[in-house]
Amino acid sequence: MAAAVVGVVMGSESDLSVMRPAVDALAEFDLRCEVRVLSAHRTPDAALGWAREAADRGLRVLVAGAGAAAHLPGVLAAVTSLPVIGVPIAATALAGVDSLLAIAQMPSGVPVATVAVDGGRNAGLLAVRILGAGDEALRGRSDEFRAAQAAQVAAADERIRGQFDRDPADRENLGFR
Ligand code: AIR
Repeated sequence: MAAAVVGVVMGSESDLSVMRPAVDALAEFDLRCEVRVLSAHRTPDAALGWAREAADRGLRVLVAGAGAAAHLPGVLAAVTSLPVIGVPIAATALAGVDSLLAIAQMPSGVPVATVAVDGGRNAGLLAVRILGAGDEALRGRSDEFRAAQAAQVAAADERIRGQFDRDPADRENLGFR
């Protein structure tokens, strides 16, 4: 089995439904990942230790999701030079705004790429693109993915246009009388 190249980490098991789409996106591109639950606040030593050793274990990108006062992506980025993608998670009464600001508003010098609130899938896809920058075959698969997505939108466009592209005078065709 190929070695894991992406580390997917979440602050709590309760984040799994948001982070699973990141794992699924990576699997679509046949990329293995290591999945962990580590908390910047509840298990700080384990979280930092994991990030410090990540590059030596072969990981190339880290995807970190957390809700509430979401410091996990930032503290990981503080102790590794691997790219870190943060996933803000809607876990509190603030509906993810707390997490979004904690992840996006990093101080200069410690970059964290931030996806949308609950944007686990895009985090996985961004990790694929980062890895694809240095891997022509993988980049080609991202090109195919984009083309397939565009074809789906074009097909939807065709369907919807077909439904509404009617002569307004032809009331039978509008579906009402
Ligand atoms: N969290 C866990 N440790 C630090 C933080 N910020 C986050 C988790 C989760 C939220 O707190 O990432 O989104 C609630 O966690 P729990 O375990 O109480 O459900």
